[in-house]
Amino acid sequence: MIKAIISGTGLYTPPAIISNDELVATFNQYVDLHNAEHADAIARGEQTALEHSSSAFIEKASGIKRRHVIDKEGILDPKRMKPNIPDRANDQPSVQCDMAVAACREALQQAGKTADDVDAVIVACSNLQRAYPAVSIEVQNALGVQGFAYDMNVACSSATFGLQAAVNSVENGTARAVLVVSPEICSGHLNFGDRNSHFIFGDACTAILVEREDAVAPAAGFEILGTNLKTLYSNAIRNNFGFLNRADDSGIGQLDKLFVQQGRKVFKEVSPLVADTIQNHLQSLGLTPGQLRRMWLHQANLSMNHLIARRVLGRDATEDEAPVILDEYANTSSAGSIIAFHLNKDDLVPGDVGVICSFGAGYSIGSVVVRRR
Ligand code: CO8
Repeated sequence: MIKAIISGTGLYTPPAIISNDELVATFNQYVDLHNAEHADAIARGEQTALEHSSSAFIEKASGIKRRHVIDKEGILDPKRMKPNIPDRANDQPSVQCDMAVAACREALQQAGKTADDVDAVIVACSNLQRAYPAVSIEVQNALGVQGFAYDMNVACSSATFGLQAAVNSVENGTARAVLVVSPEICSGHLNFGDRNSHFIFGDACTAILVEREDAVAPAAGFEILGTNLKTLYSNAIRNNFGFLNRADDSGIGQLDKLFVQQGRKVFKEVSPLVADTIQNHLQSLGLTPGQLRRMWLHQANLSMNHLIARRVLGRDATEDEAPVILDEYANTSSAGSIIAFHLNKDDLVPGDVGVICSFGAGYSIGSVVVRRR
C-alpha cells in the first residue's frame, strides 16, 4: 500500500496586526456613537444601550492577545467596522489566490519540490470569496500545477478534512502529491460590532504538501498514520450568508449575514467530543495518549485547549505538548491547527507521534495522527 507523507508546510501571515487594546478602543467608540445616536429610544426603554468591551475580558476568556488581518484601517474605523478589500478585475489574481500561492510556495520549498511534482490542489477553508471558477483552480493555474483542483468547506475543520481527501488521493494513486491550502479571511465575515464575538478571529493562510512515500527522502517529513473525521449537526455556530439571500422578499435575506455563535454552548458540547475523538482515534491505531509527543489543536479558546488536552492525557499538558498560537493569531478557523503544526514540528525526533486536531462549526472534528520519520 502507498503511504502518505506530509513533506512540507507553509504559512502566509498578513503583516497588519490589531492588538486587543486597539480593537476595544474602536469598539467602544462605535458603542458611544451608537448610544448617542439612539439616546432617546434608549431613554424610552425601546432600545438597550450597547456595553463597552474590555481587553482584560478578551484575554481572560479566550487567550487572544492580538490578530493578523488583511486590512487594519477599515476594521479600526468605528464608522466602518469591516476590512477594506477592494474588488479586483477578473484578470487579476484574487486575494485568496495571492495568500494561497505564498503559503504553497513555502510548503513546496520546504519539501524541496516544484509545481511539476504536484497533481492536485485542494482549497479548504471556511469562506470562499466566490462560487466559481473555483479558487483552487485559480491557485493551480497560478502555481503551474497540472492535474486537478477543487474547493471544499467544513468550517474550522476544512484543513483536516482536506488532509483526508489528500491522503485518499495519494494512497489510491490518483495523485502523486496534493497541496491542501487554507486561505482564511475570517475578518471579512466577522461582526466587529458584536461584543460577544468581535475579538475572536484573525486572517492567515496555511498550506500542506502531502506526497507518496517513495517521492520523499527516508528521514524527511511526517508519516500520516491515520485520519478520523466526525460531524454532528448543530446550530450553535452559523453563517447564513448564501446565494439565495437575495431571493427572499421578507427583508431577512437582505440583512448582512455574519458569523454568530453560542460560545459557551460550543465550549461545553465540543470539548468532550474532541477529547473522545482523539482518544478513540489513537486506540484504533494501537496507540495510547501516553505515546503522544504533541497535540496541535485547533486554536479557538485557550481554556478549551487546556480542557481537551487534560481529558486526553489525564493530566495538564505543558505548552510544549500542546502549543498555543492563539495569542498571536486569534482563531484563524481551519488554519489554526496547521499554523500550530507548521511552527512547532521541527524539534520532533524520528518516531515521535503527534495529533493535528481541528473542531468547529457543523459541528465538525478532524483528527490526523502523524509520526516523525
Ligand atoms: N467585553 C467584556 N465583557 C464581555 C464581552 C466583551 N467583549 N463579551 C461578553 N462579555 C461578558 C458577557 O456579557 C457576560 O457577562 P455576564 O456574566 O454579566 O452575563 C460575561 O462576559 C461572560 O460571557 P460569555 O459567557 O459569553 O463568555 P465566555 O466565558 O463563554 O467566553 C468565548 C466567550 C470566548 C466566545 C468562549 O465562549 C469561547 O471561545 N467558546 C468557544 C467557541 C468556539 O470554539 N467557537 C468555534 C467557532 S469557529 C468555527 O468553527 C467556524 C468559524 C468559521 C469562520 C468564520 C469567520 C468569521
